[in-house]
Amino acid sequence: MTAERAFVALGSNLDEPARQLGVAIEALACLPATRVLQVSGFYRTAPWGDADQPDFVNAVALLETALPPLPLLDALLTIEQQMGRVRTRRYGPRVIDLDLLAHGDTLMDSPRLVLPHPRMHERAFVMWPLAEIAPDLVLAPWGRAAEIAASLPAEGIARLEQRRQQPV
Ligand code: PH2
Ligand code: MG
Ligand code: MG
Repeated sequence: MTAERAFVALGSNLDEPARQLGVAIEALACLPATRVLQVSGFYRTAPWGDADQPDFVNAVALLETALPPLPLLDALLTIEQQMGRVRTRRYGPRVIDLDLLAHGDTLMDSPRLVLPHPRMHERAFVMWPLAEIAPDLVLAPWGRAAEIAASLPAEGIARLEQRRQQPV
């Protein structure tokens, strides 16, 4: 099996969010047949979809992995569970959220997984960190990551100076 490049969005707004992202990155690095090639800066972002919750910290990681899309999705859900994620309301607060954004050039539309992630191009908290590490990535339906990011409002988004120590 050949390895593919996969992009994973990370988000947290509970219990020291930046620390949670650090823990999740360590867990990604421990997945079988997987390497973490790059991680974006951490961004403090205003909550989207449900304003009545704390700010998030968001980032995007680039993996090289031999795990196919659905096994990788399952591995991400397992990490979320191991980190104590409790699912409450839609778009509500969470200790960790790991979303598979893209997996090589895979186009997929199954009940469990749509690739590329169908709403990523509308979300500055995903596109800004993604464009930082992969500006030239072409997302089949929408175009180049850097251009999509530039078209989204920077309002409510701040890149944190320090990745892990910054209190959030
Ligand atoms: N995730 C959500 C809902 N709203 N807002 C921000 N800023 N960052 C997120 O990661 C986020 C959100 C559901 O996954
Ligand atoms: Mg999400
Ligand atoms: Mg999710």
